[in-house]
Amino acid sequence: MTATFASFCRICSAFCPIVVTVDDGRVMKVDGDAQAPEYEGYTCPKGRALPEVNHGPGRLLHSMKRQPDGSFQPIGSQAAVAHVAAKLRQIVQEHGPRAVALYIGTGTMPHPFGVIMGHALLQALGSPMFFTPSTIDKPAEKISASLHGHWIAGGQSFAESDTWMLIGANPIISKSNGLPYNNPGMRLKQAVEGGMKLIVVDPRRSDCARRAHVHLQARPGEDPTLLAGMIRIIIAEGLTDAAFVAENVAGLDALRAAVEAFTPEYVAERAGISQADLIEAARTFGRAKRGMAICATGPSFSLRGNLSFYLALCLNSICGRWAKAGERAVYPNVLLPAFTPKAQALPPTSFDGKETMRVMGLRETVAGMPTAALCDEILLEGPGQVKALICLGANPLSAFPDQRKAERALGSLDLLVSLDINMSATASQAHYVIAPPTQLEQPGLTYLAEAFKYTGEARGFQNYWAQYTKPVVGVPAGSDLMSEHEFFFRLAQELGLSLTWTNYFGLGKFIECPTEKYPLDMSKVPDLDDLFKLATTNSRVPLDEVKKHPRGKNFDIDVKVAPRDADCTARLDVGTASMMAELAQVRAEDFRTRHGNRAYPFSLISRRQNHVVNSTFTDLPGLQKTKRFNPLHIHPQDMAANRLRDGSVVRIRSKNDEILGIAESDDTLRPGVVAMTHGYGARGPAAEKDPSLAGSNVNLLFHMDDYDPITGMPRMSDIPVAVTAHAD
Ligand SMILES: Nc1nc2c(c(=O)[nH]1)N[C@H]1C(S)=C(S)[C@@H](COP(=O)(O)OP(=O)(O)OC[C@H]3O[C@@H](n4cnc5c(=O)[nH]c(N)nc54)[C@H](O)[C@@H]3O)O[C@H]1N2
Ligand SMILES: Nc1nc2c(c(=O)[nH]1)N[C@H]1C(S)=C(S)[C@@H](COP(=O)(O)OP(=O)(O)OC[C@H]3O[C@@H](n4cnc5c(=O)[nH]c(N)nc54)[C@H](O)[C@@H]3O)O[C@H]1N2
Ligand code: SF4
Ligand SMILES: [Mo]
Repeated sequence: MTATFASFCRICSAFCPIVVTVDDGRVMKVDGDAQAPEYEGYTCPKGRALPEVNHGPGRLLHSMKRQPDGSFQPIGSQAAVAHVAAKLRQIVQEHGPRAVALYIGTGTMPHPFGVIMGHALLQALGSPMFFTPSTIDKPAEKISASLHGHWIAGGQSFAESDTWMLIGANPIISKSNGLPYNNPGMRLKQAVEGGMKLIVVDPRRSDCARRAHVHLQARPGEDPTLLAGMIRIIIAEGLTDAAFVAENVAGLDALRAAVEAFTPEYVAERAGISQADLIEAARTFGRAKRGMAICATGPSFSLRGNLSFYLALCLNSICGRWAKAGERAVYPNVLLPAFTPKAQALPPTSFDGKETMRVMGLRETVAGMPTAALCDEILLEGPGQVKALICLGANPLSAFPDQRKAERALGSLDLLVSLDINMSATASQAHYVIAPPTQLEQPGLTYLAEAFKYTGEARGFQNYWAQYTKPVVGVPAGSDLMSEHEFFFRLAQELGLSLTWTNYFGLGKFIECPTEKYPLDMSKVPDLDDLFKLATTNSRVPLDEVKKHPRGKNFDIDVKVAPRDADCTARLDVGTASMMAELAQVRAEDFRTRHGNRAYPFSLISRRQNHVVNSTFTDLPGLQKTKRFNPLHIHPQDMAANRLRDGSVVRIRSKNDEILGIAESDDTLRPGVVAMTHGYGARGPAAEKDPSLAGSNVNLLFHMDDYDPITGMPRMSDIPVAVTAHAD
């Protein structure tokens, strides 16, 4: 019998409302829910592919145990828990709790509560080794906010702004930093048609750049130069918000002095843009009444992420682009606790965390444990060495920079466990693979999209949207699956540990509401609905009220930003000494020699695609209909100069390694810049010889020796490469 159910897609943080057609327990079709007012029925190809995610041939229906010959045999999920527990007990006895690490990836988007349970298990074990991709993604968001200070009421709303600036962000596709999550393409289109002037900094005419009033198609990696140049013009032309600065900002003189040498002539030559465009961008931003500058992975990956993100915050602060008293709060919380945002600064704080790494001179920071150090922590022998790694919705073998090192590290572990719905590259190396139900087989809550606001500016919903969904189908007949949270809970039971559930409402020093801790009853496995209740114990809108609206609802919450406290003297700092010193280093660089690199004449940049999320779906036939590989995008001019045609096999060489790729002409690129999406590229002789089979792994080209000293993040964009026709 065919029936339809309202639900929402949880592949990425847009959480688009959907209507799922189910026939006899099978998901037949997924459409956008046209009745959900905030989304206009929007979905992307990934959401519409959920039927195949659920029932496709790659779907794991049983947990697996690796055999001595490397093959896999199904194992009962509870038996797998017992095996893993026994091994963990032995490892902890021999090496101590720090030998056990957990890495959670983007496959936890549908199941954030599994992450909280996994974290609780690590805490009960006494291990600090909790890693997330945030530290190989945009750790600069949190570092820069620590250096600059945080505006408690948050940024200005997109909907009411007359300018907006995206720096290495393409949220129409990524639904990440920069635009509201609900149908971002439509939000941007409506805003631009309503008169908003968009500024985009991207070496590529990205989906967002197509709507730009000014597109600064700069050389990759020149974001600090460009931002310093814009700040210089804004200060020189008196376009700052003097009243806001006088009350809330410190360090303007230091900033003015530091940007002085970034003249329009210098910036234009160095970034490879026109002076007129730079000046137009600065004037557009400075003269506007409202609107923010937002950085994302582009500048984060080009090695000076902390500085770029910091300068973007400075730009926002000198122009007074933070929510003011009396305005409607942009993020008032629905499923998170009630909170009255204040129009005042939380001053800069230290970004240092507690834990010291044994490698790379790194330590924990406000952004978390440095994931870039994890492979070395596994490989370096001695006390504290990581011996067991649990990967939750994560595929480090495909996603980590320097794939050969990742391969060596994962291969040397005493215990590797992967919780994944597919046999990912990482799962294929694991000792145990735990198969969980899919998102459509589990209940869901939009909680995470709200909590994203704690991680950076212009993140998360910019409305008052919340939705709860029941599972829309049962698990397949004959399957033996275990939910992510259940796996960690049962592990704790086997190990005789008691777990405490923790709700955090903030990050670093900015804690919006007090942390809540709830000891769990270890005699009974909680289901997800129990955990939803725990997480929303003090939510502004009661969970039961949210549940009354199965198609989701924009809760009409009118919370106004409160004025600053009468005795508040806190200021945002736009002149932090370490950042000003780094800017001076940038200015002292010999950029002409770097740009004229003859051995590696191209700059290879990162980019994302609509039909995959990192490595997820790179092997889903329905989403890889036209090609099963990730082309190397090259400007037609560069194609011609190198005698390449569409489909030519090319050799891409960096100082670290060499891969084969398939050339594809792309006139949206700046000449001299090539782009490749990550997450593709099976290993093995056949796949490595023929990139058309499964694509190319761009992470082989990265090297860990070139890394940010605070976050450990290696250079992941603006990689110098040579591209030549493959001899074969
Ligand atoms: N070259 C290069 N490298 C990069 C990046 C880049 O831009 N360029 N980006 C970096 C960034 S920003 C990030 S965040 C990391 C991502 O790094 P990871 O998160 O480690 O990698 P993903 O490929 O996203 O892995 C997600 C896994 O989750 C699984 N999964 C999907 N749905 C579910 C589910 O419902 N349940 C469970 N349990 N598993 C599920 C998928 O099958 C997949 O194996 O990669 C980083 N690496
Ligand atoms: N469809 C889809 N959505 C996703 C993902 C996905 O893989 N696919 N991944 C998810 C994840 S894990 C993340 S972290 C977010 C990331 O979300 P975004 O940060 O928005 O990532 P991209 O879409 O790659 O946009 C980054 C842009 O930076 C540009 N760029 C590259 N190098 C530079 C540089 O040096 N300077 C500047 N100014 N620009 C540069 C690229 O051309 C690209 O257009 O997306 C999330 N959403
Ligand atoms: S944008 Fe696509 S993947 Fe993300 S939630 Fe919406 S339908 Fe799902
Ligand atoms: Mo990411």
